[in-house]
Amino acid sequence: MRSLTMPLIVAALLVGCRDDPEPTPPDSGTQQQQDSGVAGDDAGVPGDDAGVAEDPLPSGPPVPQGPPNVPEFKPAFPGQTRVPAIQTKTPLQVTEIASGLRNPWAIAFLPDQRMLVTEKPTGSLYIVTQQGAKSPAVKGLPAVDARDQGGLLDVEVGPDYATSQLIYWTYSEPRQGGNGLAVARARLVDGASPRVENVQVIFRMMPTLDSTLHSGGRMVFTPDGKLFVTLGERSILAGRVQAQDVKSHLGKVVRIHPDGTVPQDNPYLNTPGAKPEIWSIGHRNVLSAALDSQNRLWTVEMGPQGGDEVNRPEAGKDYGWPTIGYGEEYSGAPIHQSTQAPGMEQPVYYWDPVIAPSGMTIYSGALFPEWRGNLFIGGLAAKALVRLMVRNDRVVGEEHLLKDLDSRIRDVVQGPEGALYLVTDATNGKVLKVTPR
Ligand SMILES: [Ca+2]
Repeated sequence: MRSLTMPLIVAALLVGCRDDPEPTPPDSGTQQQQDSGVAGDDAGVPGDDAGVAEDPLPSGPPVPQGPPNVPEFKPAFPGQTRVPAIQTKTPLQVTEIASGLRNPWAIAFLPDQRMLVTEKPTGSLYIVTQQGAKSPAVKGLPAVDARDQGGLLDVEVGPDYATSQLIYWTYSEPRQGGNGLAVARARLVDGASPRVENVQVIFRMMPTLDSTLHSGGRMVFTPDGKLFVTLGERSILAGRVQAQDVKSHLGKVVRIHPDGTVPQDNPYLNTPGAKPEIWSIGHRNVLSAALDSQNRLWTVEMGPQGGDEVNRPEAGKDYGWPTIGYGEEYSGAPIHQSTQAPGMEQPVYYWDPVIAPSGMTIYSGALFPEWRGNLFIGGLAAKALVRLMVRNDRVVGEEHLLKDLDSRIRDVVQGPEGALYLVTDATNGKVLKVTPR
């Protein structure tokens, strides 16, 4: 275990983050975080920022970044993009917990503070201790379609794990005619040779398409026993057009019970032909999901060039894709006629150029009082841990932390003690812990 101490000042000298999609296609898949369990704490709501409630709003220039890709699109309200840069006061320490993980995608905490860590391309799940020891790969997981952005994605520990030992994961399921995101759960049999047993697929994104992109895949449990799953629209045109179609799961956020059944208050339950699991529509590729202290869902979706978005999806609402948005095709060709339309929601915040968002957590811990209620989002293209300060459901400050690591950050999760845990997206991927120095 190695400690790298880093004066926080780093955060200030950053490079502008251009939209450089890196390895894979358009937007190298990303992931999100998991507030497994801790989500409901009384931490600051984004919006009421417990720790710093009386501070004046930040002012000054935004985080240094390149020129916008689509300068003709203007924000719908002040503070929808490029808010003032802020700087964390607490000096940070970054500790390397583990390395040698092949493109890890997600972390989740077991009750004893060991972590479940997924590897996207290998389809392997590991148990990693706080001392960095890695178990053999957990046996019994089904095969994944690991091409491009597919593979083994998110993992969550079930809310009733103490009695059920159930864990949940998302993956690209190989199917006749292509693939699709699936959510599975199984009982984890812990020990020297861990395995899962009684694997059940509780949700399948439909229709199956032949695409290796934009599957979404983030999960978040709610304290009232539901499970949100974020989905993507597969990138290809045949999928993109379905983001507005309630007969398709593509480009949606869905809400199910942990056994896969449909909550009876889901918004499209009485719409003829609609997929009953749908919670919200009009998304591109939602890769981040977390609950705030009021247990409201926040998401970040990978936009096109110049169009990453923070949303707060509410039941039955339409988040606009592909009709409206702030970005353009990777070719530079236009996608949207307009950034606004009646009946379509505006993002809380957007980035142009993009950060290429990944996992997210909303901080509620005790180690960093100044961070309570803030959003922390892994940045792939940005190679930063992106911090957003929120007041009254608007973003009022932005910081790009850990730029000196020069690493694509794939997931960020709050640990049980209030530290932030990250995984980096690399062939030698790492688990890192961020604490006060
Ligand atoms: Ca949108």
